[in-house]
Amino acid sequence: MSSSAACIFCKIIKGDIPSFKVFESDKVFAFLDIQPLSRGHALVIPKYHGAKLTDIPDEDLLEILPVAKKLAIASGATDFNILQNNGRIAHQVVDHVHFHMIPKPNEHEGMGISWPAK
Ligand code: IU
Repeated sequence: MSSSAACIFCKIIKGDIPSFKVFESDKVFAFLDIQPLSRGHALVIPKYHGAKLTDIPDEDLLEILPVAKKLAIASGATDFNILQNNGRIAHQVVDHVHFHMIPKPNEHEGMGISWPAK
């Protein structure tokens, strides 16, 4: 398992920095974003350290989208964004691959969030 001592998300995975964890498996970790764009905004990350999508083995990436889907369902929002930035020009700030799951609740919809996702 590749890990970087300097990487803040690797420290979150190890528990050296606290986070609100919403999912964990052998290859994937997910936690709530500290500056959420909406309630339930979560980040889904591979435990394998790599800065960009192109640095992560396919078998690790394969497990990520189903987790993002699970979290979207758990958020209770029928509308949501899945977003993934690579490089500064593309607005990537943290150099450990992460997929944003951003619920987009509408005014008529309750947000029955139940973490952690099953
Ligand atoms: P970006 O795709 O690299 O632009 O997004 C990085 C996200 O990581 C951003 O939404 C931050 O709020 C979030 N984040 C976090 O949740 N916890 C942290 O310790 C740090 C950044 I640093």
